Amino acid sequence: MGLPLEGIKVLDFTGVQAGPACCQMLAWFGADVLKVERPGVGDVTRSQLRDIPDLDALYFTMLNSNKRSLTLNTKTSEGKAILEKLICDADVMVENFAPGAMDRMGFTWERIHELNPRLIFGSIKGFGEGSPYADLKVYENVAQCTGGAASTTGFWDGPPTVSGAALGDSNTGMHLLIGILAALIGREKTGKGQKVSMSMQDAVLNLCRVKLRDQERLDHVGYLEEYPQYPNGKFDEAVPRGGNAGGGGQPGWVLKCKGWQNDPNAYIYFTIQEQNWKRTCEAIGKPQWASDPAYATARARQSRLFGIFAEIEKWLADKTKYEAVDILRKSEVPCGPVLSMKEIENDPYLRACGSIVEVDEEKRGKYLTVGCPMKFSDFKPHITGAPLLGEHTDDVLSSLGYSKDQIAKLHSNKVV
Ligand code: CAO
Repeated sequence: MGLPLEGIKVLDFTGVQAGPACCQMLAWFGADVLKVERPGVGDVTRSQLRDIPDLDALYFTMLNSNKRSLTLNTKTSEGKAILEKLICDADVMVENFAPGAMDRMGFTWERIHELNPRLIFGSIKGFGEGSPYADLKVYENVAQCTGGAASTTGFWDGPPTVSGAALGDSNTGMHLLIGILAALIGREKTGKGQKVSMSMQDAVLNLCRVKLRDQERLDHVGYLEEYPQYPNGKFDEAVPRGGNAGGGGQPGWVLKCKGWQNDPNAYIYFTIQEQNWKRTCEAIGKPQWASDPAYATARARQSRLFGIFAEIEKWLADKTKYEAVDILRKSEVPCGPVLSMKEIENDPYLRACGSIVEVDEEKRGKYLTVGCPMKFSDFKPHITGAPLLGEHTDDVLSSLGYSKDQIAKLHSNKVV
């Protein structure tokens, strides 16, 4: 089959990470994604964190593959007229400017809807409409802090901590993607477009569901028995930071393996699965724990967890993280090695399945990017390079009916 979104036209009026990530995946699914960028400047990520002078940064290329690029000054009257034509012809438009920027440009949702009632308009902001913070500009870590992730991440004796995963940025883009796909299916039934608003705070909160669960439990009973603070530590009124504790009903921890003194990632994540306790005890050389009343049940183990983990670390001391996992997997212990980005970069499986893809671009040469995480039985997205700034400007303008002379004038007037 062809790609599922073939024929869908997307106006990508986004920058930085959240909006571009959403539109990139629409492109991978087959949509024709046209990125609209400021003439001469483009998406700020083109020049942020450059590794090669004068070339578009990886920050840009890894979020804007499979797209086309049009430069357009949407604050000029000619630029606005061109944007209106593009809106009339598009199925989806996505933006993630600072609050109020679209309105100031003259493109309110009402105006966009009037121009093209079938258009689905995706909009990302840091906070939802009506929020007391709705006027704030927001980047990744602000969202992690306001969505509940930072206050619940890290260790109890340290400050709120942000994750290395882009919970605020790419995650918001993925949430918007889901909303846009739902709206596209809705349009099949009603013929009508709609606005899909996505706040970064909401996207983070949606991933912090279990922490709200814990908050309500804490409100009811005053303690959380799966947290390291139980039973000896003190609980305050809010969910504490639990270090590396397992978030569900199965206790777990990050444990040292052979070489941890020199390798910051010589660790595994080890989970004590209640129904697998007997086999776990045998695997770690403590078969007696399976029948010892002090260890035999989850409740009995609760106050001894860190002693148990310390014993398992003794068992792990002469095993690399890979050797440990190879032993533990035979006993069905839920576990995995802590992988560094270097190991992920070189992982043959992740390359083979397309989760990490090598792209070859004319100017940059070969580089890696994260490929499509969903695997489909009928198609596999083919990931190409990212467009140069304004690479497709003239093509787009001529497809809108502009003559060569008119296009040259738009260039000289810095409209495009
Ligand atoms: N032609 C003319 N003007 C353009 C333009 C174009 N093609 N594209 C953008 N602009 C203008 C905007 O209209 C805006 O002008 P005004 O301030 O005069 O209204 C100006 O450029 C700057 O827009 P911006 O939104 O990019 O502002 P910024 O760089 O100051 O802020 C950010 C960036 C990300 C903090 C802000 O956009 C934001 O909070 N966005 C919402 C949340 C979000 O997506 N955050 C980023 C997540 S990914 O890290």
